[in-house]
Amino acid sequence: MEQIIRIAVQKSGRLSDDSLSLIKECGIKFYNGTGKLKSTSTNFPVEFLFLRDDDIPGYVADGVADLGIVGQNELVEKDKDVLTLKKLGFSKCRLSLAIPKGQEYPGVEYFQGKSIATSYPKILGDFLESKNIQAEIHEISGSVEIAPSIGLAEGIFDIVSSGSTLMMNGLKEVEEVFKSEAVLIGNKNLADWKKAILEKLLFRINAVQTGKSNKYVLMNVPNSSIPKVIELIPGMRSPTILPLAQEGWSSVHSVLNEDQFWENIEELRAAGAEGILVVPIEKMVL
Ligand code: PRT
Ligand code: ZN
Repeated sequence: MEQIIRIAVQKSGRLSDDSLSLIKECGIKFYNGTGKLKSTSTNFPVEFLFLRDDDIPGYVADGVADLGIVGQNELVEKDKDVLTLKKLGFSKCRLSLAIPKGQEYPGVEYFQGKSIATSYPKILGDFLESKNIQAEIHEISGSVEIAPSIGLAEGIFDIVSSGSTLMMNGLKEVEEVFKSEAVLIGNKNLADWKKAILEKLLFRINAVQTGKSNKYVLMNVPNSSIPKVIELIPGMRSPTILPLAQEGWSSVHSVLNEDQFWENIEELRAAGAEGILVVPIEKMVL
């Protein structure tokens, strides 16, 4: 039998597009027709299972899938025994407590004896317990934000991203309880040959992630300023320096973290650098 590993990804929702883009950026090709439940890559030993995100932690824990991509919120809520292998940096959000806008909020004791609607009863229960608050948790599966206005609960505990859903429903965020992003998870008992494929996958994910946070920069620099510029943008080993056709000038090429670039830009210009270009890097292997 051909040796392939199975990765569970969300079929359709807020995780799907970024999960599939990451896989494609890793150079893994597959056909993703609408409504398909499974797809095998044509150039990497992997098969994808397209599932609801709620089911992904369980399938990975049971070994139906070897790996999965899921939000940390879902992972912690489902409380399954799996490995978190890598933070993926997308689908970032927070789980927060919110109450009607007009209410005074003295602190978390506000929730003592109150009712709270949520789709995350475990994360909420653990938080309330840690704060010694007794509250009534109403588990509902969707449209949590309307619970206070229909009299179902006095507060809610839900995912917040921009905050506009809360605002539109006359609610205000009062406690941020949990920060989440998409993560790659794995079964705890992977066979060695599966671990070897996982290593290859992680190597590719790292190259894509490092590439994204770094930029290739090129600039024209008067030769007298080269030592100062090299100090500012040391690059991977050291910058590349090429002579310009105009005497006394060089083109300096380097790689640097995007944040670092913005920090250094004024100093680079003060040192005499001009014609600065910043180019995206697709992949980067250190
Ligand atoms: O069908 P399936 O079960 O697979 O999907 P789902 O409907 O359960 O989940 P989905 O696709 O909505 O979200 C998948 C994951 O994306 C979540 O588990 C989070 O990890 C992550 N994520 C990131 C979000 C958001 N941002 C988000 N904003 N999930 C949901 N929301 C919703 C939230 O529920 C609320 O209604 O967006 C609203 C709040 O957004 P703002 O921007 O108005 O604050
Ligand atoms: Zn879901």
